[in-house]
This record gives sequence, C-alpha cells and structure tokens, in this order.
Amino acid sequence: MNPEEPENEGEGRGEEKGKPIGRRVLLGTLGLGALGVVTAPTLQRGLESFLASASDKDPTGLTELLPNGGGFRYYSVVSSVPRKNAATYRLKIDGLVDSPRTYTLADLRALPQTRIVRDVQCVTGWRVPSTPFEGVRLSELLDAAGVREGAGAVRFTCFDGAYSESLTLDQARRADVLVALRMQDKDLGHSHGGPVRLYVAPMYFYKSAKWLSGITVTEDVQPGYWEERGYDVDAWVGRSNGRDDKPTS
Ligand SMILES: Nc1nc2c(c(=O)[nH]1)N[C@H]1C(S)=C(S)[C@@H](COP(=O)(O)O)O[C@H]1N2
Ligand SMILES: [Mo]
Repeated sequence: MNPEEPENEGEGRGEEKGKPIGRRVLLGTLGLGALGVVTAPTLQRGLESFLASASDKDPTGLTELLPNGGGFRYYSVVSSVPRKNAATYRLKIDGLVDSPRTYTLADLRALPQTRIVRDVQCVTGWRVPSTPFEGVRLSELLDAAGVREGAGAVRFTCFDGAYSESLTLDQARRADVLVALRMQDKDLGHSHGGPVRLYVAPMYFYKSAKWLSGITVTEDVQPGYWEERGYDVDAWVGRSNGRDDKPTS
C-alpha cells in the first residue's frame, strides 16, 4: 500500500485484504515489531498513548488495524484527534430546539446515569460480547433542550473534525441510546472516543460516534460519514448492510 495514496473506500479493507499482509505493512509503516507487548491489558494506558502517537504518524489510516484492547479495534477516519479532558470538553446541543445548550463533562456527570450491557458488533464482522456502557440517555438531553415541532432527526458531529452520524428522532429517543461517559466500567479513554462518545446499542458500531461534540436536531436525516460511503443509514444489527448477525439489543 502506498502511504502517499490513502485508500478511503471502507473501514474494513484491512480485514478484507487479509490480516497477515496488512499487519506486516502496518508494522513496517510504524517501525514497530512487538505489537503483542503493547496489547497486554495492564498496559492499556500505554496502549492509548501508543495509538495516539501511532495515528499521529500514520497518514494512511492503517491504524484501524490496531487492536484497541479487549477485542476492539481502533478506528479513526483522521490521522490525529485532539485530546479533550474535563477542563476542555464541551458538548453542544442545538438546531430545532427551544433551549440550545452547551454541556461540560461535569454537567453530564451530574445527570442521571444509565448502564447498559450488550454485545458490540462492527459491520466488518468483529464482535465483542457483553460490554458495559454508561452515560446519559440521549432522550433526556433532547427533552431538556425541548425538541421543536417539525423536527425529525438528530445529527451528531465530532471533535475529530470529520466524522458524523445521524438517527431519526424515534431512534434517538430509545432507552438504549446513550451519550456515554464510561465503557467497560471505566471513564472512556481517548482511543475509544473519550471523554464522551455516542452509544447506539441496537445498531452497528459505526453509529456510536467517538469524540462526540455536537448534537443538532434537524428536520430530516442527513447521512453520516460512512453512510455517504455506502453503509446503511438504518444500521440495525442483523437487519441491515446485507448482514445477518445476531441482534445486539
Ligand atoms: N469519530 C469517529 N467515531 C467512530 C469511528 C471513527 O472513525 N471516528 N469509527 C466507527 C466504527 S466503524 C467503529 S467499529 C467504532 C470503533 O470504536 P473503537 O475504536 O472504540 O473500537 O467507532 C465508530 N465511531
Ligand atoms: Mo465499525
């Protein structure tokens, strides 16, 4: 693969083209020969900073082939994502609402938290069993903002500056859709989209936008990043994208 010409056809190209070659190219690209060492669960913090620096150095997007701990893979559509913490993180809710509002991390933590444990399913095939996510129900934030007459959908944007997602208002109001602050009973780390990501339990994991920074109530659904590149807008696990995985919710 030519590093000067990033392919952006689909998140799954690594798996489709065969793991051994992809891994070897990746290790060559990053000049790293001992991936197994950094995947040890006790080194998760080290892994996160490794992923951050690896993606900083990786204009090809090959970091998506990297393990992200516990069966997850690391995905980002951009080569580097700024880090946000309790002091710098903001989540803005706007669009067709009566009361637009910007939340800090402390604001979100002060709201009632819901914990959901379901399998995670990526549209490229990998699945992680029984993963706890915890956070604020999206429906609660929408109710607090006061959704206006004529609204039909919600658009999500991210502080990576590139990714986006969307849900119909009915989907967004489901009890198993969270603005997640925690995953696997820990605060969400940077590599998993922390400090705050969307979590849409019944849908393929591409719906669960990492590094969430904006929630805009809109009239109609606007297809998200991957949806403009061919994935289904209604991303129910097992009933979309031509796949027959066991539902997750
Ligand atoms: N901002 C952002 N969110 C994203 C993605 C991304 O590239 N950027 N990839 C999606 C896809 S395809 C998957 S499978 C999951 C991966 O989450 P993980 O990196 O925590 O394993 O994030 C989803 N959310
Ligand atoms: Mo995915």
